[in-house]
Amino acid sequence: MHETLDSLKQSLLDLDMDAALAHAHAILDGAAGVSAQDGVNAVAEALQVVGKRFQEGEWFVGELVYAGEIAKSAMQLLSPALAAGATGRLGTIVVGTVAGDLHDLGKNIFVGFARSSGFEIVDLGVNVAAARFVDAVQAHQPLAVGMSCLLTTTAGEVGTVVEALRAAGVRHRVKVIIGGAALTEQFAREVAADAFAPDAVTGTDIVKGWSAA
Ligand code: B1M
Repeated sequence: MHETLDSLKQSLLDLDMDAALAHAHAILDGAAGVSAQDGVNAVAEALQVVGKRFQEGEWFVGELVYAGEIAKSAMQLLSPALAAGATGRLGTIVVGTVAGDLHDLGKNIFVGFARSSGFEIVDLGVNVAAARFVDAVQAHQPLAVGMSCLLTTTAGEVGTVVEALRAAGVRHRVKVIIGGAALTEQFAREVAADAFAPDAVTGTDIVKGWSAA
């Protein structure tokens, strides 16, 4: 891995906000010779290690929260560079993290990719109730609805949203794509979503395919 990317990753694992932001700035300035996308990937890799440390009891909620803050700040710096060239010409995607779930870093990466690929994004944020997804579909007439979910305890919400879209009579008008560590391809089939995306690039490619159809 490139030295700056390695340092960015390490600063997150050292819980050093200042160093992480300095490395993110170096990437943006072009001084490091790596892309904003590489920087985002390095942050995501560091978060995998954070998750492992938390799961194995090496780190507690305090560290998890602060690592999340550092990751969010670094991604906020890097994301505008991903969105350069956004046009909205491929159609609209309504995106949100499901009710009860506050994780948004993966969703934000998907938003960055999809926007820079030419989609208009209506980002509903985190902890989004099914009724808000339905309202947004009625208001914006999107091509697709994207849901992110990282907690096994909130996975059921994904099915609740699909069902709410059906009950409101708008399910046939939109494609549904889901992603996040708590979900799988099999789960997507069970809740009658149209697709599961293991990562943001694949997710964007899937919606591009729908846009072209
Ligand atoms: Co939490 N957390 N967390 N957390 N957290 C996990 C998810 C966990 C797996 C950690 C662990 O135990 N190993 C675990 C869930 C266990 C489970 O349910 N099976 C967990 C837990 C337990 C919790 C709390 C309950 C902890 C507590 O309070 N006791 C709590 C819940 C709060 C809540 O949501 N109600 C909590 C809180 C937090 C923070 C707020 C501190 C912070 C989030 C900060 C934020 O998002 N703003 C946080 C973090 C950082 C994590 C880990 C470490 C990293 C998540 C992340 O951002 N990954 C995570 C461990 C892990 O995932 N290994 C963990 C990087 C991100 C790029 O990946 O989101 O998967 P991901 O996105 C990927 C793909 O999944 C995909 O594209 C992205 C990359 O290309 N993708 C999509 C995602 N959404 C998509 C949507 C699409 C397409 C693709 O289309 C619409």
